[in-house]
Amino acid sequence: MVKYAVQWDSTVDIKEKLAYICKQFRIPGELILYRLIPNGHINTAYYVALYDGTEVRQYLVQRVNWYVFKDPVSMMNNIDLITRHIMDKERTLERRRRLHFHHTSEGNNYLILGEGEDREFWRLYNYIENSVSFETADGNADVLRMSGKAFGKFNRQLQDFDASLLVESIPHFHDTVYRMDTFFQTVEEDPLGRTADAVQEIAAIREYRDFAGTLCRQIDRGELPIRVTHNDTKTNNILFDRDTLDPLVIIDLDTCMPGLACYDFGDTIRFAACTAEEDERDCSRMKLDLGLFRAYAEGYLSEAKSFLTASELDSLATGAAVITLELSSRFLADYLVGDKYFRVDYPEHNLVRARAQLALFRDMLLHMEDMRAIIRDCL
Ligand code: GN1
Ligand code: MG
Repeated sequence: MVKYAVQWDSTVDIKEKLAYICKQFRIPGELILYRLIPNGHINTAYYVALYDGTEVRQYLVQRVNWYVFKDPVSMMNNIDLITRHIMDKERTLERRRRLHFHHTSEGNNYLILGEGEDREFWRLYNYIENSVSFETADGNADVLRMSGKAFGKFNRQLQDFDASLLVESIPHFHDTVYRMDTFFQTVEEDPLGRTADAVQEIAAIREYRDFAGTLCRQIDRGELPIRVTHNDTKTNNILFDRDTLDPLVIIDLDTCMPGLACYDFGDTIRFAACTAEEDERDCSRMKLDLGLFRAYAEGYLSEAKSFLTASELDSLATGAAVITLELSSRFLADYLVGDKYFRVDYPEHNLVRARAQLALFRDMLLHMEDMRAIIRDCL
């Protein structure tokens, strides 16, 4: 086995690096295939296949974004605790329905390569065969219904999980008052002089700053219970069976932390119950789709209505709007500081994303009562 004492910088061939990582996670065989998986804006994932002369084994190897996750070791511990908790409830879960992170010979479910500024944080887990995820529901109500069931069940399974065991992987993640404060601080500092590109958007976010704090104020008043939630419930964070659309497993557990049920409900609505993609350039095409909203609400509430309180049920529509506004401010803040957090495909990508989210938010505000009526229908 080759030992690398050198730094793992970009000059090291990625195939060689992946092969080395697989060895560290004690996977037998030679790397015969790898490819980049374009999923998500934060981490970087590769599909790998290894062959040992008799069997082909497939895995996902992922580099965690250390800029975003400041304490990835604790985050991996969170994920370990959460996946065990779910496993304990469903002991018969077949391999395709669970995430299994492999361990190195030191017993860690992660691997750190390199040192100092250049160090990289890697993990390796089972590849779920014959599965598919959805970047957009593309008008397919079944995808939404099944996603709702999957996230509703996930929230339910974690109801008896002791939240004090978890480290907050990103502090203040959905603390919208904090998000607004840091957003306007960034606007004030305007480090790259980019606020000039987003005058209207900044004014709109300022106009809705008070609304953004709605859920935080409800938490302060003790009206909404803190639960353990996923906090990033895009439909591309569920793997479905390619043939039956049965949701197999929820992935991307990095942001599982104490949170509100309506964040999880709202984030899927934001991502998938709409008429365009998250980064649609033509904002007039970006609307809430109430048919898809209904499908998601039906699926989600079939699992979640048994444990949600009346005020939580009432907060679901607000959650969709708040999380959409919050993300608009996050995209825009990242644009203003030079795209350090979200991966971008072109220079003004984060600005485009922020605009699309703002358009969706505005359309949601017009339909708050429609959303609430649909929720009531589903109870
Ligand atoms: C990020 O990594 P990904 O794409 O699943 C982000 C979410 C945003 C989302 C917007 C850790 O999720 O909060 O809602 O992009 N994740 C993190 O698409 O910030
Ligand atoms: Mg993701």
